[in-house]
Amino acid sequence: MKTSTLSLLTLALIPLSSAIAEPEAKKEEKPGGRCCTVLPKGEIKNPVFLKQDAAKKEVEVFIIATFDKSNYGMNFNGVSKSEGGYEIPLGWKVKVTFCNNSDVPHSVMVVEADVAERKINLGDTPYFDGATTPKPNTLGTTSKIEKFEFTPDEAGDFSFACGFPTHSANGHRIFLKIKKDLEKAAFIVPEKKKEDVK
Ligand SMILES: [Cu+2]
Repeated sequence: MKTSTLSLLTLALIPLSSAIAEPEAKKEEKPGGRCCTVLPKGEIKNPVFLKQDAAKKEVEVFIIATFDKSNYGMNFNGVSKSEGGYEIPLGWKVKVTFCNNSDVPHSVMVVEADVAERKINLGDTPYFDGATTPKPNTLGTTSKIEKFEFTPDEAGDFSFACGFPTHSANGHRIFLKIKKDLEKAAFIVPEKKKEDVK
């Protein structure tokens, strides 16, 4: 009996404000939307889109199609027309996690930079063995996550390009520069984009 009297008293002492439920936070659509979960933890707000291990010479890259609405959604990680992209040291293994945030099918494959810029159909054979999602020019994914890996054996200017016919030529591509004498991998965001994000 004593206990219940005490708990009633305690209840009465709780300030009224804390008893009122907080209004549900307004849900804003995050860039990356449903694909956010593929990014490393803690990198959603300021995504770096890669994780690297220099000792192992390995980089994990996270490529999200239609990350935001730029270039009519034909972007990877919010970047299009190869205005930004990845720089990776020659000889490193590249592990790709690809996710399409759109209902429109997209894919990703590695081709030479000039091919990505001018070819309407990039075909289904990537420049480096294994550097593509399955059947990139006919079979896009929507929300499915695809993983693949490859080790570039040549330095040069390449692109991560969408294999869907016309997409890459219309800007659905980011650069992939494989460089000798580079110590760390990086995702380069164009200056223009940095201003948009502010
Ligand atoms: Cu595309």
